[in-house]
Amino acid sequence: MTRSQVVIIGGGPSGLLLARLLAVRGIESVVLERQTRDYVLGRIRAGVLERGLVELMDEAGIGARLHREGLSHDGVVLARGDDAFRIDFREMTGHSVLVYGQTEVTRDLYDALEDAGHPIEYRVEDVEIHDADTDTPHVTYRVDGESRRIDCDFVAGCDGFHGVSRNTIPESVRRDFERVYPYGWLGILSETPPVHHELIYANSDRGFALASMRNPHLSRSYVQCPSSDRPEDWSDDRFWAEFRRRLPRAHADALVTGPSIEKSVAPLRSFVTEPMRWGRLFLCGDAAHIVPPTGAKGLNTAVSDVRYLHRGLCRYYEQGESAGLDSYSQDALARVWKVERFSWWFSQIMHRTDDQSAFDRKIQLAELDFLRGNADAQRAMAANYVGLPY
Ligand code: RFL
Ligand code: PHB
Repeated sequence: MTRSQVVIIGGGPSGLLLARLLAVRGIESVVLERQTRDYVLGRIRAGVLERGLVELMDEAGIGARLHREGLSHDGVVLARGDDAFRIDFREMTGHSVLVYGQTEVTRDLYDALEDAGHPIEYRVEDVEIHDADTDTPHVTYRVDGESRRIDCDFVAGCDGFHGVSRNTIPESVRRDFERVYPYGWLGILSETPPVHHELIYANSDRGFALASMRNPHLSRSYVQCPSSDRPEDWSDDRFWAEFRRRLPRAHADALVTGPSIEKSVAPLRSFVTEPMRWGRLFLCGDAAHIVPPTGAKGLNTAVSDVRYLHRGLCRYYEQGESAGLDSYSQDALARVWKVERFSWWFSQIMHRTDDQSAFDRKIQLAELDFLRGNADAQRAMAANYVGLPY
């Protein structure tokens, strides 16, 4: 049996960042991860960082590579068919976003934690949280067939949507809110130059497409597809042909294609569980909420939870006050719901569905037209995209 102040379940970006931020303030933690480091780093996910995430990486002392290699984006292009317009983040909000992959954020965190000899257990199985509603919780798990136990003050459930933490909260206490969308995103990574220097979100008659990137030589491209499609259903040729047809003509003409080095389908879902705290268990990130990727909010919102929890834990250990922990669920959820609203709205106006009525299509086009012509609407969109305040 061992002891740690905080047990962090999940070694994705939320869990690793929390561990690192706590370590900077001298608060000890253990990270328990079900997979290997290489497996976690093999997952291609988010690519756009809000300034709040960049600030936290700086606070964690590991922002140098991100500032060196990240691409600052001052705006984004929205398109309806061949008609494209730009929303200028800098002009509208004074801020920009940073294009830097989740894989790189996670790598920077693993490197920093491992260099400092931080306790991380990989390939853990059968994680269980016990007595979270008492002052003396503990966590049990198995590694290589051996059972282990850690006693702690707090448990951070950072184990993603399919983790065990959320289900530790009794159903009598918890309430889930969910919307499943009737489409998914097929994404590919390719060693090709991005089609444009900023991201393009395209609403075409054939469905949504997104032209994104990781760096000047690496593109990340998406098309809306039925959520039942599998990556094998889409050859690279089929993907590029569809992607090209959905981009505005001027950009389609500039498209450079090449073999995919990763291809995956992600279903689209909105999900929130309330409360995000039960006794001494705190949920962070995808363990508590999911957004559709339109707007790139998943990772950023995971990290905004970490910010609230980190502040609460520091206040508890440094000043002996539990107020920050007591208001954690309320503070985190207030921001989460605004981000849920934005991601839902942006998804609604950009995707096509088979059962979309002629009325609904007209409304969608009116939304885009309004956004194109109204500075206040653009300001609201930009404020959400660059990241709401905490
Ligand atoms: P993660 O990244 O899912 O990490 C959770 C970690 O917990 C581990 N785990 C366990 N460990 C121990 N015991 C257990 N019982 C465990 N169960 C799970 C897992 O192995 C994993 O390492 O959650 P976190 O840290 O909260 O971070 C959230 C972000 O990863 C997520 O919000 C975004 O990646 C969402 N997301 C995207 N967001 C964007 O902004 N843009 C995107 O393009 C984008 N693409 C995606 C995505 C999420 C996806 N998922 C979850 C299916 C694409 C996909 C496929
Ligand atoms: C990505 O680069 O993977 C990406 C960018 C913007 C989004 C979603 C995903 O809205």
